[in-house]
Amino acid sequence: REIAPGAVHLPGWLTPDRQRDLVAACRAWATGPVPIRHTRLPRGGVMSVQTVCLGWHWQPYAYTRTADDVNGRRVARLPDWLADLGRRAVADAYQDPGQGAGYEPDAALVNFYDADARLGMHQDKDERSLAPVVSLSIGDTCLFRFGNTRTRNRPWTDLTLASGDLLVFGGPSRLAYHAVPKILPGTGDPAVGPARGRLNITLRVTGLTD
Ligand code: MD3
Ligand code: FE
Repeated sequence: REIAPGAVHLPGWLTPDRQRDLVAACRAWATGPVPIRHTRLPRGGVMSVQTVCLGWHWQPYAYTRTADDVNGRRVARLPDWLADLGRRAVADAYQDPGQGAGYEPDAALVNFYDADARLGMHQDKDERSLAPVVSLSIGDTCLFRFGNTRTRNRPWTDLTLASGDLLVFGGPSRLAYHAVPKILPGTGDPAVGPARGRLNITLRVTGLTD
């Protein structure tokens, strides 16, 4: 379960029912005030992954309340039930109810990957807090690459993330490089996850206040 200090992988943590509920919620968020979109990068690139944000809007490379790079509207709230799920995730991953209880995520990024989408090696360092990131995977299995905190190059560890898997990244792993190099199309169960593709929900503590 511990893939590195502070990095915990709990396969199949989400029940099939919970996965179905999350897929339905993601569908609604995707058509919310700020619709899901391929994020445009400041240097002209466009991400192959599609993202919709809750609580705070991530526009590379900052968090804002309004989606100035999409339609200027305020992002939807992060529901209390999703923050609660994050607390249970942290408690289970670290086998520490206290750490779970103290976890107060204020932003979620929902990523959708079609068969060809990828996410290059990067660090999540736009948050001002080093509280853990919680990641929930639903749908097609992906290859996930977990690197080191110093460079985007080797050494790294490759693992597969399947539908229902939980990952928690905190402590010494919080600033590790990581990537999603490949989706394995057709590996998800359409009765549980999306008809095709992969959803990933990350919960974060931005450390920001209005
Ligand atoms: C390790 N998402 O949104 S989740 C991202 O599957 C992101 O959509 C990937 O990387 C996805 O930024 C990977 C696993 C993850 C998330 C955050 C981390 C791993 C992390 C932060 C620090 C270290
Ligand atoms: Fe990331």
